Amino acid sequence: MNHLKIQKSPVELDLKDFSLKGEPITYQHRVLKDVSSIFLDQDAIKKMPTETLVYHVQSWLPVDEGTRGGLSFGTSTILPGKVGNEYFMTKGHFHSLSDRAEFYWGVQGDGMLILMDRDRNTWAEEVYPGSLHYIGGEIAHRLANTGSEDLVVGACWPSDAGHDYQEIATNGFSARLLEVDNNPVLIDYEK
Ligand code: PAN
Ligand code: ZN
Repeated sequence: MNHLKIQKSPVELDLKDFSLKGEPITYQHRVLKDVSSIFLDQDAIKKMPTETLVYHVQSWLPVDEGTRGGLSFGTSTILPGKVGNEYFMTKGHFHSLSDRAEFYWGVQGDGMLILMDRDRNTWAEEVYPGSLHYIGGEIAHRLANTGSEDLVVGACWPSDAGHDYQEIATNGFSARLLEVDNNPVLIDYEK
Protein backbone atom coordinates (compact mmCIF):
# COMPACT_ATOMS: atom_id res chain seq x y z
CA MET A 1 0.00 0.00 0.00
CA ASN A 2 1.32 3.45 -0.92
CA HIS A 3 -1.17 5.44 1.15
CA LEU A 4 0.73 8.27 2.99
CA LYS A 5 4.12 6.98 1.81
CA ILE A 6 6.72 9.57 0.74
CA GLN A 7 9.37 8.02 -1.43
CA LYS A 8 11.71 8.55 -4.35
CA SER A 9 10.71 7.61 -7.86
CA PRO A 10 12.40 4.35 -8.88
CA VAL A 11 14.26 6.11 -11.68
CA GLU A 12 16.24 9.34 -11.91
CA LEU A 13 18.00 11.24 -14.66
CA ASP A 14 21.63 12.12 -13.95
CA LEU A 15 21.88 15.74 -15.07
CA LYS A 16 25.66 15.49 -15.52
CA ASP A 17 25.83 12.68 -18.05
CA PHE A 18 22.07 12.40 -18.80
CA SER A 19 22.05 8.71 -17.99
CA LEU A 20 19.04 7.05 -16.41
CA LYS A 21 19.65 5.41 -13.05
CA GLY A 22 17.41 2.96 -11.26
CA GLU A 23 15.24 0.03 -12.20
CA PRO A 24 14.39 -1.23 -14.69
CA ILE A 25 16.32 0.51 -17.47
CA THR A 26 16.80 -1.04 -20.90
CA TYR A 27 19.87 -0.27 -22.97
CA GLN A 28 20.34 -0.63 -26.71
CA HIS A 29 23.45 0.20 -28.65
CA ARG A 30 23.98 0.27 -32.38
CA VAL A 31 27.43 -0.11 -33.91
CA LEU A 32 28.27 0.54 -37.53
CA LYS A 33 27.76 -3.06 -38.63
CA ASP A 34 24.19 -2.99 -37.19
CA VAL A 35 23.19 0.07 -39.18
CA SER A 36 25.53 0.04 -42.18
CA SER A 37 22.68 -0.31 -44.68
CA ILE A 38 21.15 3.07 -43.76
CA PHE A 39 24.14 5.01 -45.10
CA LEU A 40 24.68 6.09 -48.68
CA ASP A 41 28.44 5.68 -49.04
CA GLN A 42 29.02 1.93 -48.81
CA ASP A 43 32.68 2.29 -49.91
CA ALA A 44 33.36 4.64 -46.97
CA ILE A 45 31.71 2.14 -44.57
CA LYS A 46 34.08 -0.62 -45.65
CA LYS A 47 37.06 1.47 -44.51
CA MET A 48 35.64 2.07 -41.02
CA PRO A 49 35.86 -0.24 -37.97
CA THR A 50 32.66 -2.28 -37.91
CA GLU A 51 32.39 -1.95 -34.11
CA THR A 52 32.31 1.88 -34.20
CA LEU A 53 29.49 3.02 -31.88
CA VAL A 54 26.91 5.10 -33.77
CA TYR A 55 24.21 5.56 -31.11
CA HIS A 56 22.80 4.16 -27.91
CA VAL A 57 19.45 4.50 -26.17
CA GLN A 58 18.49 4.14 -22.53
CA SER A 59 14.80 3.61 -21.88
CA TRP A 60 12.51 3.41 -18.92
CA LEU A 61 9.45 1.35 -19.76
CA PRO A 62 7.32 1.67 -16.61
CA VAL A 63 4.74 -0.59 -18.22
CA ASP A 64 5.21 -3.31 -20.85
CA GLU A 65 5.47 -2.19 -24.44
CA GLY A 66 2.05 -2.45 -26.03
CA THR A 67 0.19 -1.32 -22.90
CA ARG A 68 -2.59 1.08 -23.86
CA GLY A 69 -2.47 4.38 -21.95
CA GLY A 70 1.12 3.99 -20.72
CA LEU A 71 4.16 6.11 -21.53
CA SER A 72 7.79 5.24 -22.23
CA PHE A 73 10.80 7.50 -21.68
CA GLY A 74 14.15 7.38 -23.45
CA THR A 75 17.47 9.16 -23.78
CA SER A 76 19.14 8.75 -27.17
CA THR A 77 22.83 9.55 -27.65
CA ILE A 78 24.15 9.81 -31.19
CA LEU A 79 27.92 9.99 -31.47
CA PRO A 80 29.66 12.57 -33.64
CA GLY A 81 30.88 11.14 -36.91
CA LYS A 82 30.15 10.69 -40.58
CA VAL A 83 30.06 7.97 -43.18
CA GLY A 84 31.49 9.79 -46.18
CA ASN A 85 29.67 13.11 -45.94
CA GLU A 86 26.55 11.72 -44.22
CA TYR A 87 26.19 12.34 -40.50
CA PHE A 88 25.86 9.52 -37.98
CA MET A 89 22.13 8.96 -37.50
CA THR A 90 19.53 6.61 -36.06
CA LYS A 91 17.74 3.98 -38.13
CA GLY A 92 14.51 5.96 -38.00
CA HIS A 93 10.99 4.57 -37.92
CA PHE A 94 7.28 5.15 -38.20
CA HIS A 95 5.19 4.24 -35.19
CA SER A 96 3.18 1.08 -35.86
CA LEU A 97 0.03 2.82 -34.59
CA SER A 98 -0.21 5.94 -36.71
CA ASP A 99 -2.15 7.92 -34.10
CA ARG A 100 0.61 7.67 -31.50
CA ALA A 101 2.69 10.86 -31.36
CA GLU A 102 5.95 11.54 -29.52
CA PHE A 103 7.89 14.38 -27.92
CA TYR A 104 11.64 14.82 -28.40
CA TRP A 105 13.76 17.49 -26.72
CA GLY A 106 17.38 18.46 -27.25
CA VAL A 107 19.63 18.08 -24.19
CA GLN A 108 23.21 18.36 -25.45
CA GLY A 109 25.01 18.87 -28.73
CA ASP A 110 23.79 19.85 -32.17
CA GLY A 111 21.83 17.85 -34.66
CA MET A 112 18.77 17.49 -36.81
CA LEU A 113 15.50 15.69 -36.39
CA ILE A 114 14.68 14.39 -39.87
CA LEU A 115 10.96 13.93 -40.45
CA MET A 116 9.02 12.33 -43.28
CA ASP A 117 5.29 12.04 -43.88
CA ARG A 118 3.47 9.15 -45.59
CA ASP A 119 3.65 10.99 -48.93
CA ARG A 120 7.44 10.90 -48.50
CA ASN A 121 7.88 14.64 -48.02
CA THR A 122 11.01 15.04 -45.87
CA TRP A 123 12.08 18.01 -43.77
CA ALA A 124 14.15 18.63 -40.63
CA GLU A 125 14.11 20.54 -37.36
CA GLU A 126 17.29 21.80 -35.73
CA VAL A 127 18.08 20.04 -32.45
CA TYR A 128 20.03 21.89 -29.73
CA PRO A 129 19.87 22.09 -25.92
CA GLY A 130 16.33 23.23 -25.18
CA SER A 131 14.81 22.51 -28.59
CA LEU A 132 11.41 20.84 -28.30
CA HIS A 133 9.84 18.68 -31.00
CA TYR A 134 6.34 17.32 -31.45
CA ILE A 135 6.32 14.35 -33.82
CA GLY A 136 2.88 13.50 -35.13
CA GLY A 137 1.86 9.84 -35.20
CA GLU A 138 2.04 9.65 -39.01
CA ILE A 139 5.55 11.01 -39.22
CA ALA A 140 8.74 8.94 -39.56
CA HIS A 141 11.58 10.29 -37.43
CA ARG A 142 15.36 9.97 -37.33
CA LEU A 143 18.08 11.88 -35.45
CA ALA A 144 21.42 12.94 -36.97
CA ASN A 145 24.41 14.40 -35.12
CA THR A 146 25.76 17.39 -37.07
CA GLY A 147 28.15 18.57 -34.34
CA SER A 148 31.46 17.53 -32.81
CA GLU A 149 30.18 16.28 -29.43
CA ASP A 150 27.60 13.68 -28.45
CA LEU A 151 24.03 14.60 -29.41
CA VAL A 152 21.75 13.76 -26.47
CA VAL A 153 17.98 13.84 -26.96
CA GLY A 154 15.17 12.98 -24.57
CA ALA A 155 11.99 11.31 -25.79
CA CYS A 156 8.58 10.35 -24.48
CA TRP A 157 6.15 8.17 -26.43
CA PRO A 158 3.02 6.11 -25.82
CA SER A 159 3.84 2.58 -24.66
CA ASP A 160 1.67 1.06 -27.37
CA ALA A 161 3.08 3.16 -30.25
CA GLY A 162 5.17 0.28 -31.63
CA HIS A 163 8.16 0.75 -33.91
CA ASP A 164 7.84 0.01 -37.62
CA TYR A 165 11.40 -0.18 -38.94
CA GLN A 166 10.53 -2.13 -42.07
CA GLU A 167 9.25 0.75 -44.21
CA ILE A 168 12.41 2.80 -43.64
CA ALA A 169 14.68 -0.25 -43.99
CA THR A 170 13.08 -0.97 -47.37
CA ASN A 171 12.56 2.48 -48.84
CA GLY A 172 14.64 4.80 -46.65
CA PHE A 173 13.78 8.47 -46.23
CA SER A 174 13.27 10.38 -49.47
CA ALA A 175 16.10 12.78 -48.57
CA ARG A 176 19.49 12.44 -46.90
CA LEU A 177 21.21 14.90 -44.58
CA LEU A 178 24.67 15.45 -46.01
CA GLU A 179 27.47 17.85 -45.15
CA VAL A 180 27.98 20.28 -48.03
CA ASP A 181 30.53 23.11 -47.61
CA ASN A 182 30.60 22.41 -43.85
CA ASN A 183 26.82 22.75 -43.51
CA PRO A 184 24.04 20.17 -43.16
CA VAL A 185 21.85 20.08 -46.26
CA LEU A 186 18.85 17.85 -47.05
CA ILE A 187 19.25 16.35 -50.48
CA ASP A 188 16.42 14.64 -52.32
CA TYR A 189 17.33 11.09 -53.33
CA GLU A 190 14.10 10.22 -55.12
CA LYS A 191 13.98 12.67 -57.97
C1 PAN B 1 13.33 6.95 -29.88
C2 PAN B 1 14.19 6.11 -30.85
C3 PAN B 1 15.70 6.25 -30.65
C4 PAN B 1 16.52 5.32 -31.58
O1 PAN B 1 13.44 6.46 -28.59
O2 PAN B 1 13.78 4.77 -30.74
O3 PAN B 1 16.09 7.57 -30.89
O4 PAN B 1 16.12 5.45 -32.91
P1 PAN B 1 15.61 4.17 -33.72
O5 PAN B 1 14.55 3.54 -32.87
O6 PAN B 1 15.06 4.73 -35.00
O7 PAN B 1 16.77 3.26 -33.90
C5 PAN B 1 11.91 6.91 -30.41
O8 PAN B 1 11.61 7.56 -31.38
N1 PAN B 1 11.02 6.10 -29.82
O9 PAN B 1 9.77 6.00 -30.30
ZN1 ZN C 1 9.54 7.05 -32.14
